[in-house]
Amino acid sequence: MTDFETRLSATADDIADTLSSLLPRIETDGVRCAEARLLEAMRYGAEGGKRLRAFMAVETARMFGIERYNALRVGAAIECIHAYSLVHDDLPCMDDDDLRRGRPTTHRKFDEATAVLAGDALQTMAFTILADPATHENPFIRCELVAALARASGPRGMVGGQMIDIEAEKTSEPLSLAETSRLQRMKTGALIEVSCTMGAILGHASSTNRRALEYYARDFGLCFQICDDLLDATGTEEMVGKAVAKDADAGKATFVDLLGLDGAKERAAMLTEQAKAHLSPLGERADTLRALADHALYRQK
Ligand code: GRG
Repeated sequence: MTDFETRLSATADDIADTLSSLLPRIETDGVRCAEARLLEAMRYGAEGGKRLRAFMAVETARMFGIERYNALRVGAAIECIHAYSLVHDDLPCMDDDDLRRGRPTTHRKFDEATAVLAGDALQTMAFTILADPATHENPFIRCELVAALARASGPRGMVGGQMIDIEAEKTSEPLSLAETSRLQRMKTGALIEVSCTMGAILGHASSTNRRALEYYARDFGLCFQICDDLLDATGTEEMVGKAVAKDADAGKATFVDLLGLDGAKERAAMLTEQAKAHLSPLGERADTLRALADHALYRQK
């Protein structure tokens, strides 16, 4: 394993442990609580995954000398929002998927109502974690973290992007490249971008450094989505752990449709270089984020 891979895998393990300790307990003194089914579904929905968003927050915070414990709590909150979005995105009223992270989706494993509630509860859990003084002693920093995550995941961010995506499926006119880029920037890009923002908030980063990190994350997020479309077009279900070729079948505009396979690969490579170039004010401290950009470009899942 490279140094980068060791770091990524250690953070994924630490995020799993942090989430496990923060999510509500199913049993107390061997007695299951009445809402145990909800808590099991929350844990199930939050398990697995690459934990890339948490890694971005943790690595950004590390550059500014922040304690790992605090950064992991912020990373866990971001992963709660990400998990909720995937649980809801897989529901029959949305993408209607059976497979996620290589196993049955939450509504398949439990039932639809439980999956809706588990997603809702994972969302509120994210803000419970951030508002807790254990995340940061300074209430102003906690408020800033809460506000940043709420903005990124709300109507002008992830949820707004999801709405545009759903509306676009109903129209016969495919979205243009500009419209698709905006949709993806909201749907997947906003949460990726705020992961660096939240690391920068924790680290009291200067405005120059914070801007550099956000520009990096914006290009990284778009590249990440293009690579997801490439995997959807060329990967297998076994490889990526979820259904493939669904977007094209559903008539969704993907970057592969808009740019062609080679064009999408070229655009992803260009965005990776551009993302890394934004990090120059941070010098060598940002090498792990540079390695992450390269890793995302060549990812297989
Ligand atoms: C339902 C409110 C609501 C929002 C859903 C993010 C999203 C909005 C839907 C996900 C649709 C999707 C699969 C988009 C492709 C890019 C993406 C977000 C992939 C999943 O992220 P990874 O690869 O997942 O980081 P893991 O499993 O590794 O965490």
